[in-house]
Amino acid sequence: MSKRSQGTSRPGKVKAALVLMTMVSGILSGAVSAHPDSSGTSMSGMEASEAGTQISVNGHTLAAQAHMNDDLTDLRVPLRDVIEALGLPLKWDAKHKAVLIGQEQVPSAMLDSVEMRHHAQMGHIGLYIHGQRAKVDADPMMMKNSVYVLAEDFAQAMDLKYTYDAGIHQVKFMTQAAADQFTTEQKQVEDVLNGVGMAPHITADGTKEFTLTAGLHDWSPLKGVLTTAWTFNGQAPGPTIRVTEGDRVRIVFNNNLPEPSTVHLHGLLLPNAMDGVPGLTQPAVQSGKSFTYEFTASHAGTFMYHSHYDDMKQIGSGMYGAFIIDPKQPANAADNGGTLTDSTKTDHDYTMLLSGFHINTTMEGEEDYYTINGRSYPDTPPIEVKQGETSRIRLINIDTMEIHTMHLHGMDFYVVARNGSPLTNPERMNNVMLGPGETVDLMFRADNPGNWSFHCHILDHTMNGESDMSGGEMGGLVTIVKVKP
Ligand SMILES: [Cu+2]
Repeated sequence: MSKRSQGTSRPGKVKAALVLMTMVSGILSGAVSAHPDSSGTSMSGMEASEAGTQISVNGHTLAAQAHMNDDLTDLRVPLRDVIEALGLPLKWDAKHKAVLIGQEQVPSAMLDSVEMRHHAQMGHIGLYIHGQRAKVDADPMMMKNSVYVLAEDFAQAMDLKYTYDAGIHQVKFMTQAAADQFTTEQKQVEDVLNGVGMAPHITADGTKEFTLTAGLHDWSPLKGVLTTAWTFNGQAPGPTIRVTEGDRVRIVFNNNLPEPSTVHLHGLLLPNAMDGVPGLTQPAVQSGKSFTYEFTASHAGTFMYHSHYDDMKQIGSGMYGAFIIDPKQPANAADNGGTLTDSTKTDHDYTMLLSGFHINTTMEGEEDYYTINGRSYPDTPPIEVKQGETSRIRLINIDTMEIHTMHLHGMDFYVVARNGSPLTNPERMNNVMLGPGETVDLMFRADNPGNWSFHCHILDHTMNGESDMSGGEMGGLVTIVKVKP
């Protein structure tokens, strides 16, 4: 079966690989990802089937499990469950003993061909994808009244990326759409991190006008994980709005969601009618309707905008963004080694919105992918600075329920502002706690070269997926501060 030789670890190769991995695991500690079990325990067919092998499609865990045969050579997945997770129709053609995937018709001449009739008489099941006979034979088999296919061959036939991790008993399928979405959003994520605001339309009277359009959009918090986010302008977080103290600002809000919504400008000092609270300061903006917010940027600081309707769903699924007001007065140059303050001009200015997504239902009902700017580690872009440089990080906790305690390794930082107001006595810390809705501006001088972890210290916020399925790998609310000498 040479056609199966490419791709990641084949079940049949797992046993041999285990012996080798056991020998080298002491040396190559940490190099466990996507490799067979390196713990040194051999895995018998019995153990494998008892533990069950989890299937995930674009990060969504299926209720059904994969099935490994006793020889550990063939790993099969239930076809209907995987196809449903991909959102494709599936038909069982009992007469021709064939599975038809997709909307497209299969010509009856093809189904009734001598070859296929013989195929069916021999007890085989035919597999047709989008009207074509599958190029790769995924060897569909009837087991427990379900059709199971060879996982890796099926992935190839469907043009899916496939990984099998024997260590944590998990098969993962990823669509090209998920991979493409991840690539598309990279610049959006980096712009939010780097504090790059969206370009305003400047009207004749100097008003800075921004358009925020709410709508459902794909989002990929981690490569291979795809979710339907509730977004402003198709991204979660929405684009940063950045203006200067005293600016006249207009926000045209269009609601393309399937339900009402509003925009609340969190922390800004506004006329009551501009506060965005449905039923209190304005009627909710119905699906397909618009509302215009207009106000003066009251005072400098780190703020946010977010939905104020069906909050747990809308904010919990991505409807938030940073709102930064820069001071009119230019900031002071950093002094030589002393305390950093809110009025210090820093070499870098970063923004990190802390939240998460519910991709799968967890036991605790918590988010299972905690995010910085919509991304989970290791796909959070690192920040890179030169030794001696100064940075401001604007932390915004827009999580619906969770406190986050952000901790920097290797260096102390000064908390220079809280909730958009400068602190008269900046506090020197290495760990700062933010409740939901709080913002903190911290500053640090990069005086210690190396790659330093910056992460939430609530430790189940630092793994992806459910804790028992993370395989011990770091994820979630973690990023890296790289200080180059
Ligand atoms: Cu946390």
